This record gives sequence, structure tokens and C-alpha cells, in this order.
Amino acid sequence: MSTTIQYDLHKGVATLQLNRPKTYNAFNREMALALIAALHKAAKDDAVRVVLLTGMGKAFCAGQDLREVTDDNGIGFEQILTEHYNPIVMAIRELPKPVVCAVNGVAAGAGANIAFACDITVAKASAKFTQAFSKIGLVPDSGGTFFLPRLVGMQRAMALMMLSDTLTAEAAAEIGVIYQAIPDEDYDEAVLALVQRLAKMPTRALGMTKDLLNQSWNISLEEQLALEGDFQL
Ligand code: T3D
Repeated sequence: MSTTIQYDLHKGVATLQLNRPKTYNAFNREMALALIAALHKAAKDDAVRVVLLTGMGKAFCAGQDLREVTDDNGIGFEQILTEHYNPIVMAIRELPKPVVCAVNGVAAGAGANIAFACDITVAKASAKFTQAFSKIGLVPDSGGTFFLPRLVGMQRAMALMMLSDTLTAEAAAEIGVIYQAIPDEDYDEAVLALVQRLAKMPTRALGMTKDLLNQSWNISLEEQLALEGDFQL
């Protein structure tokens, strides 16, 4: 088992902690594959009622480990997306339980977009978000072009992605990119209270709520109403 993801299960809460603090938890292949495995493990384990994704140390996640992409012997862009980020985002969206993301520090590139793909994202008030991709000549990935315009509208998504401006946690909460910015001094306690609260709630109904919201992106109101009825019965 890789140490790049710390997996801990306590009272129904599976905490998945990105653990490469020296690189601000940037994703290398080992950590990406370990996160996919951890998400699948949490999805299958009936003892898990809520998943908490967070980072070790000062940062949440600086996105792709740039040392790995610039390594001539490293894998290429296509493999990085199809084998790392796309499966991570799909595993989060398909996980039939709430996935809370607690952003403990800076979230950049894929790190920011993975945070936006989670069900409820909260952040320490001192945390910051930046798309970062445009600064290094890349287009945003990890589902950012799907989630961000849905969260904040096209204008804001476009500007955030083109300019890669830094967004404070408070500004992110104000415009609806995340659910809440929590004062640093209250952060640990508030995150714990949130996940413990979710763990005591009806997991199956929460999972079905997530499924309904996932499906609402692709279907008509009439179909959605029918689906709500099917799920309620
Ligand atoms: O195939 C593909 O690559 C496609 C997929 C792309 C997905 C992506 O995520 S692309 C975007 C990649 N990420 C970035 O471009 C962000 C790069 N990092 C930064 O802009 C800044 O480091 C931060 C805004 C995240 C934080 O800034 P700051 O000033 O608080 O910290 P710092 O001093 O820049 O970084 C702290 C350490 O983390 C430093 O290490 P050192 O010098 O103390 O040993 C730095 O090198 C390391 N670090 C930060 N980001 C990365 C990283 N190491 C490897 N990869 C990183 N992305």
C-alpha cells in the first residue's frame, strides 16, 4: 500500500489524505493510482458512510507534479489524463456516498478541479485556489471545464481559467465555488463536525440524492421529475 495516500476509517468516516507535503501534495503517478484505489475501496466498504478528502501539511494539492511531466522517461499527457485524473473525478462522482473535500491550503490546477468535483467542499479561510493551467500553456482538465461553469456561471469560469487569478477561500465561498470558508482556528473542529454529521445521516438516501443531482445535468425537467418519483418509491 502506497504511503502517498493515508487511509483511515473511523466511525463511518474514511479520511483520504494526500501525503506528499514536500511537493505541496502534487500528483505523481503513484499518488494518483493510490487515490483511485482508495476511492474504490471506500465506495465498496459498507462501513464507510462518508469520505473526507484532504491534504497533509500546508497545502491541499498543487496539481500535477511538474517534475514528473518534464521527465523524458515519464508518461505523457494522454496517459496522465486517462489513467489518473479522469478516473479520480469519475470515482468521486460515482461514489454512492457523500464525498467531502476539506481544502486545508492552496489548491492549484488539477488539485483545484478535484476539489470542485467533490460533493461538499469547504476550505480553511487562509486556503487559496488557482487554475494555474493557463500559466503553463495547458487547458484546464480534471473536469474543471464541466464543474466550474456550472458552479459559478460562464463569465466567472472563463475569467478564472484564462487568467489563473488566485481566489481566496472566502471569495470562493461567496461566488459558490465551494460551500464554506471556515476561520482557520475553527477549521479542524468544523470539518470533523460536518463529516460526523453526514456519517449519522441515511447514507443510501444521500447517495441517491447525489445520483439525482448527477443525472440532472443531462436530462429534461420531465425526466428528472420521473426519476425523483422512481427514487422516492
Ligand atoms: O499531463 C499533464 O500534466 C496534464 C495535467 C495537468 C494537471 C495540472 O494540475 S497542471 C497544473 C500544475 N500545477 C501548477 O502549475 C502549480 C504550480 N505551483 C504553483 O503555482 C505554486 O507552487 C502554488 C501556487 C501551488 C503554491 O505557491 P507557494 O508560493 O505557496 O509555494 P511554492 O514555494 O511555489 O511551492 C512550495 C513547494 O512545493 C516547492 O518546493 P521546494 O522548493 O520547497 O522544494 C515547490 O517546488 C513545490 N511544488 C509546488 N507545486 C508543485 C511543486 N512541486 C511539483 N509539482 C508542482 N505542481
